Amino acid sequence: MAGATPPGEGDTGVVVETRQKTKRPPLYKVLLLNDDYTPMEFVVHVLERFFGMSHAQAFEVMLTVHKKGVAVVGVFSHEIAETKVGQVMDFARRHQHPLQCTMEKE
Ligand code: TYC
Repeated sequence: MAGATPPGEGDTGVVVETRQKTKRPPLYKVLLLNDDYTPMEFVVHVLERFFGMSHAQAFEVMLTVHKKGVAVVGVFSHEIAETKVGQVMDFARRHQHPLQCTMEKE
């Protein structure tokens, strides 16, 4: 049809730009909590095993939790964070330690 309205233009002659918003998926912090009973070596092992830390790094993070009460041990997508929390809680429970691991939106 002659004189058709160009794409992106209504019959007002005003071009409305629609910018595609690419949303990043939300990230979640995985937190490890201190308690009085879980052995330090067990926590170090958890950090090495489930969070890929070196022994030195795991020891340092464990000490931070021990002194401050809590520390962020990683930041992940919802699904990965949920998996890590589940793995830690399950491993701790199987070894009868009261270690607590939680997640919260960043
Ligand atoms: N506070 C514990 C102890 O003295 C060690 C510990 C560290 C426990 C970190 C939990 O997330 C934790 N044996």
